[in-house]
Amino acid sequence: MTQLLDERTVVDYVAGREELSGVLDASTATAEEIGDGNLNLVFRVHDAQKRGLVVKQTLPYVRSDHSWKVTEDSIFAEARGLGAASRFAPRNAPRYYGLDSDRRLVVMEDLSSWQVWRSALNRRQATPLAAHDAGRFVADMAYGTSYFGRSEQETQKAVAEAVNPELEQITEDLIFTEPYFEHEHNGWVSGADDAVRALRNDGIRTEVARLKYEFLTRAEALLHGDLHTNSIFVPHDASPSPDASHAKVFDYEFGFYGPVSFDLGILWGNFLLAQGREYALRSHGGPRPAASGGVDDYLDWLLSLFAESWDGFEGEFRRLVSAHVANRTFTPAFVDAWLLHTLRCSAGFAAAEGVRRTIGWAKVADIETLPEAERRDATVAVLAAARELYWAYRDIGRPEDVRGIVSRSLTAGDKEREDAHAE
Ligand code: SR1
Ligand code: MG
Repeated sequence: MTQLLDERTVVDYVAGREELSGVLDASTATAEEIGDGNLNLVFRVHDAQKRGLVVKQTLPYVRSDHSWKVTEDSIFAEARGLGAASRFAPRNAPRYYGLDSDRRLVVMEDLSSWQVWRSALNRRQATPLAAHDAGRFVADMAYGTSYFGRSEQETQKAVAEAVNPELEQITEDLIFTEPYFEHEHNGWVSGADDAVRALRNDGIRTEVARLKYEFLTRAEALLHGDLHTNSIFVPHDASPSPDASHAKVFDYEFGFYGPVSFDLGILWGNFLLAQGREYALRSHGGPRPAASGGVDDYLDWLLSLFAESWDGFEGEFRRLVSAHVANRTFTPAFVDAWLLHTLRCSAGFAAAEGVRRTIGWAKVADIETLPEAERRDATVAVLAAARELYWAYRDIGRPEDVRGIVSRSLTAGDKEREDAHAE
């Protein structure tokens, strides 16, 4: 087992890495452990002039459950993802300073002057162009690492090198299996039993199986693999310039070659969770901070994120393939069909992420920080929307269809509550 660093030894470690001397002055450096994820230690190291970097070291266990052992080799996926992102999507990724395979750590740019996207959303801060940039990031990675941007042999060698079975297994279990059966990892707010029961039937399980099979078998591009709103930094004050960066994607340890729709779908599932939260807060009507970022109707703005991210994705992907396609047989009609398939599966994966984050393991602040009544309404709303997405995702044609399905599910919740009050 690798020796784990602490806030003192990480400074010595950085001081010993000559090539980092241009990033900060280690002789005046101090460090703090800032990780809140499950699988890594994350140290911010900064010098007297406030110049900094981040050291991320793999834990051999899950932070919240030390009896759950996890491979330290996920650092290789992290390094692979950081390397690919800094090559293919540099505007939307941290600068990468390298891997130390013996110490199972990577060193990267300090982005602590940015904020985690989930926190901004939960404070009701609208974040202009962040969704667009997140979609653009997915497109840059999808093109750069797939048969669209590279030769067959180069891509196949990369696929073979990037297997990440232990972390994929976590995703397979937590997202695609456990929530649909009895499992000790599951749990939910009281009052949501009926909504959970409505997911546990062979019809829904068949749709989940289709998506799980897509995840298991469609090795088309190097994915982030866990693209939720805690894996993305956004600026505190967004620049109005479209050329500025509005999102920086980090935490690549779940990366592997899979369906591009999985990254978009996880992102959309997290939009759904933010929408469920806002819907529940709105329907309980208590005092809450005004939305910031120049929007009056915060729920309407949250609902617009499906289309904004899709437009960022599709626009960038079409721009790249129209400049160059590595495979001559990939006609415009094939590109259109691929995009439609990707859109549909993204909506399906969004449902899976919405379900696992409300009733499975690894829940999210969007729901967990709500008072109980709001938490119940948010949970039921997310599960209702997920159920509708499962039934409809294979037939949708536009990102606005996803908005329509989610929006109608939320309104149906309003109606049920009105009927309950009327009784
Ligand atoms: C044991 S890791 C649990 C979850 O945390 C991460 O956010 C991933 O989503 C993973 O499923
Ligand atoms: Mg993570």
